Amino acid sequence: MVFRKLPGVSASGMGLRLSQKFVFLLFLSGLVTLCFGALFFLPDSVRLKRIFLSKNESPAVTVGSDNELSKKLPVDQEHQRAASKGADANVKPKVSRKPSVTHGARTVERSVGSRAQDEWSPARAHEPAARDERVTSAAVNGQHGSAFNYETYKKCLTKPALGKDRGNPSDSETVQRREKVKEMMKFAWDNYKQYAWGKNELRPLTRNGHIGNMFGGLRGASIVDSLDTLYIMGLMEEYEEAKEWVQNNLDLNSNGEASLFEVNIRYVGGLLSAYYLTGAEIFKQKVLELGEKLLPAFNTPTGIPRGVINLGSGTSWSWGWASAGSSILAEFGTLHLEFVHLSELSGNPVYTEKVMNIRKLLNKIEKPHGLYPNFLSPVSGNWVQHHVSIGGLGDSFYEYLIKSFLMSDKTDEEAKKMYYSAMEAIETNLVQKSPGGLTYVAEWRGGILDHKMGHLACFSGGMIGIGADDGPAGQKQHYLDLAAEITHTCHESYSRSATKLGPEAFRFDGGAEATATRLSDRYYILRPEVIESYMYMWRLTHDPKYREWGWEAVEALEKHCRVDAGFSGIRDVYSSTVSHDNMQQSFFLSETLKYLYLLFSDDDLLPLEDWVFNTEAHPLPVIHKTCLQEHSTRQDGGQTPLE
Ligand code: DMJ
Repeated sequence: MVFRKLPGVSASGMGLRLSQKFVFLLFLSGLVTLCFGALFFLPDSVRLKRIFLSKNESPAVTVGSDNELSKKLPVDQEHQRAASKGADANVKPKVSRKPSVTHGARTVERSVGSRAQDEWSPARAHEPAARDERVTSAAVNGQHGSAFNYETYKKCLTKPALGKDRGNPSDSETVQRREKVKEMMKFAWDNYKQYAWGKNELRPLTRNGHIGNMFGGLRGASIVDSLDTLYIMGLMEEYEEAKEWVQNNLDLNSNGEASLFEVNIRYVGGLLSAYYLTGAEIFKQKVLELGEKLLPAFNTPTGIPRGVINLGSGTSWSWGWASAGSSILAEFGTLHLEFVHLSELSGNPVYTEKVMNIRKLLNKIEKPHGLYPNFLSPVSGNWVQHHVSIGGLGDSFYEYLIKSFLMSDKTDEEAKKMYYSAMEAIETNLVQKSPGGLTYVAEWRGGILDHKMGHLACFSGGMIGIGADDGPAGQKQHYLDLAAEITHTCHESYSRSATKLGPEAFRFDGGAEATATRLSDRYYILRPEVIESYMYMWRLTHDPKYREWGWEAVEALEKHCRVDAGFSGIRDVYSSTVSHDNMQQSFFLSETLKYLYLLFSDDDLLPLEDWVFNTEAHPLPVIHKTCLQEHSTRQDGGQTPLE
């Protein structure tokens, strides 16, 4: 049959005109494009990944492709609104009925007496990390590069780790003060041992143990955090007990949900230090086993890890309270030191690669006024909101930049450049002088200053001090002065309280000068940051006032925080009738008491030429690369693992 072509009418059996057919086709193709495009606008979903990725394919992409991704994945509007509300560092977990979350990690603030740890639960916002991507023990440990040689590492230190005489000071007053600090450590330890052995922390009023849920199913946080402090102080019997517990009881086969940051700074940091100081193989074995369990957290589209990881399954999530499923600057930015050492020990570059990928993204991304906001999407690689702080949520990221440079024997030029640019932006935008002449570092909320400084931000005196030597030409004195001024301000926050201990946050507005104006900021949970800055400033200047300030803190701790069965935080530093929070934080043993002990020791105990302290005060050795290379070339013609 022949169809006769009528003018303007198609030859199709549907009897459509050519123009109608064209419009229809256009509509159809539009629909198809829309459906396909919509897939890219859907939230990050494991189901989609299953469709588009084969079972063994990793969803992770390299930094190079982030920009592409970020164009395709705009941040969810609803989350964005939540993010702008949550920009406050007092951001609360949605799941908790009590204020604030987790331990005093600089990343997250928490109020005294809160049971937030017990109530915490991560938002299961994201996909499980690809299980089959996990690297096997054999692959991770020891089958890459050359084996780590403990003797060679020791030879490459410029001085003995514990000094000539374990840092024993020459004057009798300082000897007595140091002895007092050692006694405090023994008292804290003995009570932990008696009432909370194997648990994470001691509750000194109720005389029992606290487990919490920051460390997944891991136990013994106070033990792992104390190993190096006990060793450095020469509490050898206690150190041996701790080591034996690690050997026989530290079970890493846990299936719980842990904070990647907390496990890294306390457990990985604690075990690494213990190994480097003592050479006991058990610590190396445990830390490599644990390091491997943290790797799946990096299986995200950008390689920026999420905050929470299930140590058993490798599944990871973002914190429920973090805006738009974001990761926190101070968390993913505080892995570098430990991960570089995991590569050193295992000979496997994977750990260094993971943290270098984070570095690369942060280096590349545009920064508002040169500042680093605290929330970043691990999916798009974009900032989620513009809250900047050198205290909670931001702090140890800056610390790890300068310490990465120092730990690399001053060869890591990229870290150095990033640190000094960040410092310049911080000075331009955040550093302020109060009407009373106190220098402080304010917080920044999208261009608006919040005239508040957290206790956590007081570590910055020490950080700026240790970075003074290597900044732009002619800036050394400037940085030393700034470090001294900030440390002075933080001391003022202590000396203006009734207990001579500092509040969680203090303000410089409404007539306040280094004092807390809100009831909720008045607590002190045995934090170390102010004392940490005294210790560094003492080492850098030998100005006796830093030892005096440290001693004031010892007296205040003894008077207000020591109870019959340990040390406890207090709820209000402005009231001399104290109310205790019933918690002996593990960082009191790893940081507060260690920094006090170092403050009253000679500088040759853990000399700063050879050691950097991680953010939990666990000393890690500087990698004297040239020396290590020389030795390894001489011994086996191989290369050092970092090559
Ligand atoms: C410690 O766990 C670490 O110093 C961390 O970086 C933040 N703060 C607590 C102690 O305050």
